[in-house]
Amino acid sequence: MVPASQQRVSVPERARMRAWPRTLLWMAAPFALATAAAYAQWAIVGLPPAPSAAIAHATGQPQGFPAWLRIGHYLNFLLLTLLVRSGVQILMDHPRLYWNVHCTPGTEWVRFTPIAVPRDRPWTSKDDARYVSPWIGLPGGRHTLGLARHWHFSIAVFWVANGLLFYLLLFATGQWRRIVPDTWQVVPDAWAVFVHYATLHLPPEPDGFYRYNALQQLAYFAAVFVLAPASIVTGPSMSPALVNRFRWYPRLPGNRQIGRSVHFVVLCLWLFFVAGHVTMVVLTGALRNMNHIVLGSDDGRLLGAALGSVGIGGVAVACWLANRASRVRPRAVQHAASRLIDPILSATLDRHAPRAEYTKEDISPFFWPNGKMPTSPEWRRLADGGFTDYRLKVYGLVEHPAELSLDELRAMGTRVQITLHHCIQGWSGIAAWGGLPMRALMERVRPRPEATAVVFYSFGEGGEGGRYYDSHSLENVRHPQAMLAYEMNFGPLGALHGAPLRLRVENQLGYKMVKWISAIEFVADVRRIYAGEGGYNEDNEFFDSMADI
Ligand SMILES: Nc1nc2c(c(=O)[nH]1)N[C@H]1C(S)=C(S)[C@@H](COP(=O)(O)O)O[C@H]1N2
Ligand SMILES: [Mo]
Repeated sequence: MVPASQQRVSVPERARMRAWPRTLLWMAAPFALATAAAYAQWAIVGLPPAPSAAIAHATGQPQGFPAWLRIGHYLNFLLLTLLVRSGVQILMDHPRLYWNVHCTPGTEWVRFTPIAVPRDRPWTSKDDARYVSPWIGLPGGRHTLGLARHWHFSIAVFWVANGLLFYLLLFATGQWRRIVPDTWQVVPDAWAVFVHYATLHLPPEPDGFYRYNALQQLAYFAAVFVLAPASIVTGPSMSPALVNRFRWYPRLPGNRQIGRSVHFVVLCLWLFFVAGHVTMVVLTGALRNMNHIVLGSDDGRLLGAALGSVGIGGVAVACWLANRASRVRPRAVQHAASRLIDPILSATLDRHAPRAEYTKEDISPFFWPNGKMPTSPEWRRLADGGFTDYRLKVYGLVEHPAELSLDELRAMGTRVQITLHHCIQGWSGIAAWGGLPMRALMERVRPRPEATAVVFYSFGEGGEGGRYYDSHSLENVRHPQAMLAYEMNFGPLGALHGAPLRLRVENQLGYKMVKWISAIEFVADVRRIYAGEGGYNEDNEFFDSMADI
């Protein structure tokens, strides 16, 4: 029996997406423009001479498709399908794309939601998440990005490994010569081929078993040597641990949101490539091509197409299994992904103290709020009294448990930092935070040697009811930028953003930064707290317990 909290994540709660037609239009626009240009050329100056369909170097090159290449090609197809589907699911949790790092509503260059952000009432980023059909998204549903991320990151590990092996073998066997153009002439030739295709004057085909035409060569080159690296390098430009440590990284694309936008544009280019590639495989001798792809033979048998269909069916089955596992065994998916990803993060990103700081001029004009405001009478009473009666309880595995008023916290040390916040959903924003460094608090209460983690409890509830909380390793809260903030943008911290006290741990995603903190507990093991996954969202929405990416 699946607990209700686990079922809930995959149940659609809202009206279906109404923005897909516009999305598809956006994605089809470049193709439509290119086709229009091809027709214009044909109408005005006539068809270009059919380019000698062959590529200059025809002899002495590797020919055919060895087994490693066919297997790598198939795995790429399988993994890319899962990456795209989980990627779309993640995108739809904050269905807006920006070129600016502030994510101010109204400044997005494209949004996949019919909703304009209301200005007359709080509209949290979670309110903004959209439902995705399970036919498209992995796993489908609304606000299932916790599971979508597990698939996306785990599959990415295998996809990158498959890609590296593919590169290695391409260069080891000389197969790279087939897809790396050796002359700029390939560009006008490729256009000439495109004009023929687009205006439905199919040019004579060279047999792809021996050589590609110019357009084909350029397209394969782009997929292997441009799109794949572009997907890989733009991904990490969304990681708080990376971006807040190495500020130069998100500057390569421009900023964190440009990295995210480009990551999406590359996804569209992949879809565009696959659509064109599959169409041409079918139109230019489907049976012979399928034998190339599947069997590595150059003949007209049916076998390649038959086995190829089985392979495509295999991808469909894998999609179905992934969706089903996410619905029926979400906890197992969460744990499996963390076994794969956490050691990688521990060995790399999680070791670095965040240190990026921004200037006053960089502060975001709008900062998306998230989470449910506390409704408890206790918090209400404290808020009405300006939090003068507030006492932060610090307990657990410490030498000196304490109950500290805001004035006492102020007297223990202060720090101001202007930093970039990353929400798991995709938005970011820069704000100034003032408060007490966690280090100073730890010097006061003195965690005992057995303490390995620190748990922050909120006055507020999580989305599905029950107390909101999250935990951090002691290493992560010892970083200089880890602080208990009571000021935001040089004024008192407002109720919406976590008054009286909220956490800042800049190498982690926003959900780990508990707002409306009531108490802090030092523990040896988070597994005995609530459902034992390390935080409210980890327990209820299957989020990662390590939030460096
Ligand atoms: N108590 C509590 N704290 C919370 C949340 C919440 O739902 N409840 N949401 C988290 C998430 S997902 C984010 S992105 C940040 C958002 O902080 P902000 O509202 O100041 O932007 O708060 C975090 N802290
Ligand atoms: Mo978030």
